[in-house]
Amino acid sequence: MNTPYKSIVVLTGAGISAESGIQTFRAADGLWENHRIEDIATPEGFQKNPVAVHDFYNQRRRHLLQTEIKPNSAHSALAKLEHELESYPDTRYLLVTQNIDNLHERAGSKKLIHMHGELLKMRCCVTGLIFEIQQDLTLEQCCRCCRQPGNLRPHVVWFGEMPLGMHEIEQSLMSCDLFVAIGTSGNVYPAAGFNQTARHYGAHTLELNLESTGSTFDEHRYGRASETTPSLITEILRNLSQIQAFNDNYR
Ligand code: BJW
Repeated sequence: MNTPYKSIVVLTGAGISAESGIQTFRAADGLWENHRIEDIATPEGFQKNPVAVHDFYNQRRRHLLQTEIKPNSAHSALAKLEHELESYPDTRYLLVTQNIDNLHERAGSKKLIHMHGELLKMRCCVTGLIFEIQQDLTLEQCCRCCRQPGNLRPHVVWFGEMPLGMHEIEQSLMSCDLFVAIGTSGNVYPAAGFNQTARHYGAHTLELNLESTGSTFDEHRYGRASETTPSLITEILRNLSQIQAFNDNYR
């Protein structure tokens, strides 16, 4: 990679948080191994058995809030990229995550879209207002807006629902020159189609994963996100600083 990129979009999935101790979905020991997707991750499943759905997200929230769950070097490298790019006013950067954990923010990322929602937020089904939450969410809980029990749900995007921030994501995909997908299996749309959109509009597309997902990218790098991500970010920043130094010398 020698070109200094001017507009970068990074998509992350469960694989980037796996080394922080958060289960992925589709591994043999993943979250979907013991849960049926239609029971847990659809509006119909929530309607049928809200207690089971609350229980699933309550357990994941409790786990996320344990002290040993921390961002890893992949999250930190992406936060560093965002921070360093601030010195290059003509570059653009967007981080899009499918993850509902808060590890990107905790690593220092600021320009971030949680397209599948956030585990530490809940939403009123009636008013759509969003509130922060650290404790368990129950059917008995009344929300601060409508003051009725049973109207609160996890602020996550289930199958059949519209992911969040799609307009900004699509605009960025159409204008980026580098698209990187880290630790996602490419099973869930629309995220699974982002590489094709970016590629169609001329971006170089790069997949970082433990193994091949079978998706079409210009380039694949296999290995743990905690290793491949920092080395990619070093490469991107080195190319940028070299071209900057060159321009400064010949100005
Ligand atoms: C590592 C690693 C390490 C591990 N280092 N790597 C037919 C065709 C096409 C689409 C559809 C269709 N029928 C229905 C649809 C649409 C549907 C869909 O995609 N269904 C598929 C099953 C086919 N999608 C939707 O309904 C979405 N909404 C929608 O489409 O709205 C309409 C629309 C139209 C047009 C434009 C825009 C919108 C909503 C999807 C909601 C997904 N929700 C979930 C659960 C909620 C959040 C939560 O509980 O956490 O989101 S499902 C679940 O999967 C979760 C994840 O964010 C998502 C993606 O999973 P991810 O991140 O890829 O994890 P894994 O486990 O699959 O993969 C981990 C990867 O990491 C693996 O590859 C490992 O190898 C790798 N790895 N360790 C590097 N250390």
